[in-house]
Amino acid sequence: MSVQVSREGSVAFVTLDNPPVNAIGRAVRAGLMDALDEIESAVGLSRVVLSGAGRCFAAGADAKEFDAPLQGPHLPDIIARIEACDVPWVAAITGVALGGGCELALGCRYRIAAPSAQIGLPEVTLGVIPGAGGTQRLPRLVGIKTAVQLIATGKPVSAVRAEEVGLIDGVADDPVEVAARLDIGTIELGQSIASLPQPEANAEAVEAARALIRKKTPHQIAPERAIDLIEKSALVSLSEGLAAERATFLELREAPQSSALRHVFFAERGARMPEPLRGQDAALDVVTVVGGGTMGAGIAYALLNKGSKVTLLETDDDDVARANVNVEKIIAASLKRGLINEDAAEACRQRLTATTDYGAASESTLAIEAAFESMEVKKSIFSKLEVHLPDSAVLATNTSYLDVDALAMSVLDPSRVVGLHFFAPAHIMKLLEIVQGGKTSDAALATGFGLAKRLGKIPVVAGVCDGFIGNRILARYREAADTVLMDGSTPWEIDEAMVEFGYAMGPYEAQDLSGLDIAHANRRRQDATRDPERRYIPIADRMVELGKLGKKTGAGWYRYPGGGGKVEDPIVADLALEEARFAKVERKDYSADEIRERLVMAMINEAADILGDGIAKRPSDIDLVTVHGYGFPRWRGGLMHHADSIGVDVVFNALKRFEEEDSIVWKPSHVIADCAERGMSLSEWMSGSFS
Ligand code: 3H9
Repeated sequence: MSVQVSREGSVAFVTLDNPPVNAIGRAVRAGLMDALDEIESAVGLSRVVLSGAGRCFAAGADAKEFDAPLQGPHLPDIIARIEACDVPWVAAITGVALGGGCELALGCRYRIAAPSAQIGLPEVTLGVIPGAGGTQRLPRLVGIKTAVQLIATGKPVSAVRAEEVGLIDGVADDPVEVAARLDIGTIELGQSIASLPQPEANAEAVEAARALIRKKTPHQIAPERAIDLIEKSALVSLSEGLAAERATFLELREAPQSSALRHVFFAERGARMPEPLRGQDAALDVVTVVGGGTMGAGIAYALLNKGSKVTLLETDDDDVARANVNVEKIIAASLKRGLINEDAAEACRQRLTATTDYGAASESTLAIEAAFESMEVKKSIFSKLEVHLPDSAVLATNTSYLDVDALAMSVLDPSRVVGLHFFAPAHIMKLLEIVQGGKTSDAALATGFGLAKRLGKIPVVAGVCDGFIGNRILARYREAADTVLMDGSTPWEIDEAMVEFGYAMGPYEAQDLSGLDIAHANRRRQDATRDPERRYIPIADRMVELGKLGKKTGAGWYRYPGGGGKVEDPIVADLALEEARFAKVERKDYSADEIRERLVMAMINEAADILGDGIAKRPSDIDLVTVHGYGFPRWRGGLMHHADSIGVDVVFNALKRFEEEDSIVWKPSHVIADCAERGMSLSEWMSGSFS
């Protein structure tokens, strides 16, 4: 039974019981309707205490049902009945009361929450709006200003904050107990929200919320629509507002943005240690990081902050000092942002030992090298680690491109080697590519997953190839951009087109931030193996020759006068013209749509090859990599979800068109061709063709 009903004297207890998070699916809704029938026909009841079994009150509507047709009974009708019930309902909240869970509580006459509870309406993060009264009841209860802040950002609040703003009536360690014993006069003082007057209009708060979401969640429809409805709550009756809300909810539930955001939400939850690996991961209380530069310091801090003791190895005393400074900078920034307090900062410092002595690493169960991107350097580090660490310790490399198998072969036991590709800043970015070499043991792989869990990161397994999943797609993206640049556009036009697509910045501005030298070094490494027939665009190499390495040198694809915002650099346009003339290219004007099509199709094609080569295990892993590591718009669901939403046949036809221009660069992936021929989506191809 998804809803339990019991009675003690005059108190009825209705308990949501749908593990793990009491998502309000059809069975729960039917159970609530039955409970209402029972309560309405019972005699002598003074109150109903509504709570959740297990770890939370309710995580909201069951989002898995959003792909299916609507099925009654519907949550708004249940809440209307709770609100109108002669016997007052009291919500006793433990854990989270989110979305429809929070709306259920708003239907009650009184709300009490445990101190650790989190309450909120995060629907916009799933591309919908609160659809069971949230946009109309919340402003009546807490005012327009608080309602727009809560609903438009989707961020839940703590019980203490919820009480401060009037969203709940009290905080108690055992809310069920308190709800059952509370003086009945107090409960009866609590009015149903339906009987409260309309909230006062607040144009200023509404405008501020609009400005915020346009900045924070540009392109997303749901936050704007939620604000419209909250604004409306001051102008129309509750029933009119609820009808408008319901219509909007149903429209957005079926819209592509909601489908994409739900896809990413469930893909994130699906990215966890596979069952057969469980229990094989190493304890991570003592870890070694080699290299205290930006990346190493970020990794070290992430570990320190989660309670690990970290030995940070460097080559000489100056570098040890520099490593300490780098970690300290992150600690100071985290303190400043209120992410940690002084005690936590001090505990991090105490757990850190920066040294040149590899002997200090002797108790580590995992070592992560984050040194200079050179096979020789990394091999020499691994050979020293091998001497000093226990034989069972996992040896991980943070390489972005290098061959993990070749590195593994340099140690006696290659099965202990795994790639752990962090993204900068390593203590903030959520993605962790776990690179599984040909000989990587289950224990090493499990340790990668264990590390991701400990650090709160999203793990994605990648096979060994140049660039793994993310950087391989990035390299193709940049190649496509450089080709468009050579053949007719400017960095500005290309960047603008991709910002309109939904990236926070385009490929050229992003490269100016990371530095042109890294990609340049990679191209030199790839010279020996590059297909000589493949068209090569030399503009980026010319930029590096001119010392234009990006922001760090004051100029790259753009100039940054006075260290400020980017401005176009005529030298770059001249370089493109010069190279095009030299290569006898007839330049043409690309529209923003044409630019986008080329860059996105190039990435999709590469990603399909990555699936075909078995480098990624499933399309949703590529979605997570592109969204969490490379700024692909989350509301498009990641690269593969986007490809499926365009339609594989459309992708295939575009690739065939481009193939006529260049049959090497644009050769359609056999995976795309296969899917198009069989009328399948990429996700279907995977489930049928890969184990
Ligand atoms: C809504 O309410 C609309 C209404 O306004 C209108 C209705 C008419 N649905 O995250 P976890 C699953 S929209 C289905 O790993 P945690 C999740 O997939 C909803 N399933 O645990 C996972 O399954 P599995 C608004 C859900 O402790 C398992 O529960 N609500 C839902 O780290 C554990 O999840 C939200 O947006 C769901 N709503 O975090 C809240 N929620 O084990 C979304 C979770 O098979 N949920 N699952 O992989 C969350 O934010 C987090 O899951 C929560 C728990 C904080 C609850």
